[in-house]
Amino acid sequence: MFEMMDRFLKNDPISLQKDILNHVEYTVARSRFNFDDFEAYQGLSHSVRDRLIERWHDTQLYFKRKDPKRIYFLSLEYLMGRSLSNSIINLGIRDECAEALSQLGFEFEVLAEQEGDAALGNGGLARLSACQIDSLATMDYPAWGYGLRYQYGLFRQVILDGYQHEQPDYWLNFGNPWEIERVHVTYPVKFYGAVEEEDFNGVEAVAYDNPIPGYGTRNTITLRLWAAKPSDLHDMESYNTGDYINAVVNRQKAETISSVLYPDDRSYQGKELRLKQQYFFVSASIQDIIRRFKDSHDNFDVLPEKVALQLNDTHPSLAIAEVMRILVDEENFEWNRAWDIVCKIFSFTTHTVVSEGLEKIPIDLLGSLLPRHLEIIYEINFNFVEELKKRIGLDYDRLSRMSIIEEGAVKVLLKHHDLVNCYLLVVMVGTFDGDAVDFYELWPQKFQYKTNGVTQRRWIVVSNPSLCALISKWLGTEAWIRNVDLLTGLREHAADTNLQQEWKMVRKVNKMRLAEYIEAMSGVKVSLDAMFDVQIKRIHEYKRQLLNILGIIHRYDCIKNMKESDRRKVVPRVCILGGKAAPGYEAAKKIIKLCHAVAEKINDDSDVGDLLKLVFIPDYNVSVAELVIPGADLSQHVSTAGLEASGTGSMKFLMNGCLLLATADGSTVEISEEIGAENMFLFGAKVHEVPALHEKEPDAKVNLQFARVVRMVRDGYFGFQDYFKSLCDEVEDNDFYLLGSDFGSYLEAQAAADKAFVDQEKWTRMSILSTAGSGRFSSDRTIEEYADKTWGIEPCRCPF
Ligand code: 26Q
Repeated sequence: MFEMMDRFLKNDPISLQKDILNHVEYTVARSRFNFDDFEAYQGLSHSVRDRLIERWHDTQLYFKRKDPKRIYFLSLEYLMGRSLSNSIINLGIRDECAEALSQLGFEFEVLAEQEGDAALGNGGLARLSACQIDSLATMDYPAWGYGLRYQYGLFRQVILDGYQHEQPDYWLNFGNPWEIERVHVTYPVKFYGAVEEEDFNGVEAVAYDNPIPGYGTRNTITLRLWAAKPSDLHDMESYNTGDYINAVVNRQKAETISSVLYPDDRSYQGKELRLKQQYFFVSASIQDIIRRFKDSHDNFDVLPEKVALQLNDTHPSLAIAEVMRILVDEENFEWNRAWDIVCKIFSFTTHTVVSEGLEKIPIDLLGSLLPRHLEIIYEINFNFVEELKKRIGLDYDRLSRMSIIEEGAVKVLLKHHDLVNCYLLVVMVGTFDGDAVDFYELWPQKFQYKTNGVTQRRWIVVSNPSLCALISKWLGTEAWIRNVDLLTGLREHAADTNLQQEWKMVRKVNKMRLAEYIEAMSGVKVSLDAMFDVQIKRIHEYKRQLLNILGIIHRYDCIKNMKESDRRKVVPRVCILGGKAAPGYEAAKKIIKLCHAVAEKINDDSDVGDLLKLVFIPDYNVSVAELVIPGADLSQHVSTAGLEASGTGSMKFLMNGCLLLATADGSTVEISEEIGAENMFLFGAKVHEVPALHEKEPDAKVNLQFARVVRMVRDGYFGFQDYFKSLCDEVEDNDFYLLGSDFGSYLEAQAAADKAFVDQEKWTRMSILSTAGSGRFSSDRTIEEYADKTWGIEPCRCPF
């Protein structure tokens, strides 16, 4: 045993220091007597990486020996953010690293800032994958994450004159110490059936493994990302033509498949490259999974006892047809026997309620790129419709609604495809669109509801270390970091003035950090006495950033029209917005511009001073969130009721003791059940009231104060009259997202927040109760439910 332990790298500050210096000298190739912050970051991360690799090898070996049922998590998107802090915290070596560095003359926090943000995803769904993979590792589940190693992650947002511009995010430019290239783990991926492609020859998937350490465990699991490269097979014929240069250049085109992440534009679909990415991903992942299965089994009938596949939304749906193809075409299974197996291994989670979000693939495209898969889908659909006829008779309307192949035979509804094939569908909301109801009536047992969650390791321990220490002090334990239910223990101290004082101090320090960042980004100085009111998330009409901005205009207008003596009663506000608009989403881009135009007017107005400031934080991403969330007093989650499938941002704010101003939509409904509606500011139409509101005449919907602020924008008070016209027309003529009808109630909720903020004791108590009630919104809880109710897997803990 001693010998075993001896093999491990040591974690005392002296040993760490030695390793850091060695990496600076031999990995980074800098002098150990002269290196800068970035090189120190590199030396440190390579030292951390070595420690990850030790645990990762042990875990993988242990899994192989135990051969438990494994869960394979398939997602086209992961928003991992930075890895350094998270890794050293999960490894339990934070203090040791900080000490090692300080002796070398470096500060840990400064080095952590050197790391870029891994943004291989768009928004909620992608960050959810990252949180869930952290929980899977921490809770010792035998899990693998699979994804794509895009060379360009989500675009960087640059704001010029208030307009969003997109720039490529070449996140690999400065190297990536968190991945391990597996040059020998490669799989060929075949498109166009047997026929070779005209512009490049073969494509191969190469594995890049990212070790994911659990917290408080030795378990370190794998996030395997695939990159596309030209295949090694030599195409002698093209060389013989003498056109060697062109042959090489063409081969290089294979890499385009994994070159860029598609921005979430739910209407931008049916693109060939996107379909190629999806199949490339699915094909490599399934080959890898089957290879691993075959390493220790020779009978596919036990596949469902050893393998569960989780599809993150419809994006990796082709996996179902792909497994059928392998079983039938390559393993020579009879169709029904293959089908039985396939039906037992897949589960699928949907992350959207907006029905335009349904992914459809043009049949022509699928037929030319993946002819065999189209055949398989036709066959699946034929059998399915036959079975349906037996159950519901010849109700042709319903049969065509439920068919995988759409009437008119142009599109494949992959959501249906999933519903038909999966043994389980996980929905994020209690209600789902009309199509899914047809399925629910026939197979209610296939539906499960799961409340999303976020990881408290990243969202408290990494991003808010002072709150973390305070919580541990008052609970008398750090056990809540693995067992988040313990946070409820804070409830009994919520009224304790000592805790309240310390709580306020921690929050103040976080606000200072945020204020410094705001000043550095935008030049705006903000007062720490003001309420920091934050809305950060992707810009989308249904999320109603426009409602927020119109509310700010209203506040501005009120302050302007007030007597000097009344101004003294106004609760000062710093309104903070941030988020990216999909590059082709015009309305969302106009909302960003409007925010800047309004900010310019307000921030320069000496009548207003510190009473109201508006700042837009550019290039919102995971690292920015880590800084902004702990500094927020109030956060807004104000989607039109019924349109946000869940929402996970709200959970991060809640954990950090930020109060929520929200509509009753998605996760905020459950949050209010957990912490009590009296501890948040709820407003707006409820889901069941929305249909009637849509029926109302536009005029009747519009509240007077609303008409006034829209008029200000329309009349050019903030300039850019023509540019903003379509935004004004939309909310006045049609108002699909019900801004007019919710505006009055929104202002009331804002007034209630102001009132509560004046009573700092009350506010702080509400804040403590928010953190105390956030345990249910940990991804640990979600993952445990999946493991137990959906996947049927057990923990497999690698011994120390
Ligand atoms: C589709 C086709 C082509 C290109 C891109 C896409 C695409 C990409 C990403 C479509 C949708 C997405 C992302 C969806 C998403 O993030 N949904 C969010 O999921 C969260 C986690 O469940 C929920 O909390 C949010 O409510 C939901 O909006």
